[in-house]
Amino acid sequence: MIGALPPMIDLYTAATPNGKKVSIALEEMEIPYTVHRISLSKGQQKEPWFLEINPNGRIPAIVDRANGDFPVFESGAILIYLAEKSGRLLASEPKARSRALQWLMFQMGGIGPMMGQANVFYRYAPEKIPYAIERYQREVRRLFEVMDRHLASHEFLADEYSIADVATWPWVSTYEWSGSSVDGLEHLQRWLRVIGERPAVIRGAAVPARDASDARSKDALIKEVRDNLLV
Ligand SMILES: N[C@@H](CCC(=O)N[C@@H](CS)C(=O)NCC(=O)O)C(=O)O
Repeated sequence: MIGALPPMIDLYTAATPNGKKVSIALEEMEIPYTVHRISLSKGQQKEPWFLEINPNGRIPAIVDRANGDFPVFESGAILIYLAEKSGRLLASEPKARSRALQWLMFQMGGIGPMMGQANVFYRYAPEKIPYAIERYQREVRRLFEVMDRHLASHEFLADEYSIADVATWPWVSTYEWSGSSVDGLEHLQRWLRVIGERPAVIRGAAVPARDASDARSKDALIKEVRDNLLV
């Protein structure tokens, strides 16, 4: 019984969509874990001790204390690792598994990077470059429409609720931050709502717990990202 075990996963995370993927997965899979909040604005993700865990110097990352202190970085790889460890949220039948991995890669190579760039140019860049803003917002909308068409005939991205949904929901649910729209995409809106109501998603999306720095204004947050991350 995984739920009865003492914490086995150390999760290094911050309150971002990529971080929330992993805390949501851990909640869904009922794997006991300890949260280590990484301050991105203080650059903790680039400190030598953290680079030993993730050479790319980004969150999220995990260390599996129940498997020889095994470190895993890249959120997609972490989700696959945890799914295989728990036997949950990833089908074992080859075609069903492939379908889930296809949508996971669609998130990792499409939704995440494109929404990330839309955030940068729409929200954070000190100089507003219409070409860049429109390019990334248009691509995000195109990807949303791909999802909407698929979700018209599928309840979830793969055959069943899977790590593909867990990876994609924390990004798509922040569509307003990148100035993107889900207007008219009724199937995507239904999927957003259904997943957002899952108790494990609500719990996982609240990790790491809010602290005093989360109370800063929207303008202060934008300045902090500009000053510390976009250098
Ligand atoms: N492809 C990576 C992306 C990770 C990533 O971009 N993390 C961001 C937060 S969402 C980060 O750590 N940024 C801080 C930095 O780049 O120094 C993954 O999916 O794990």
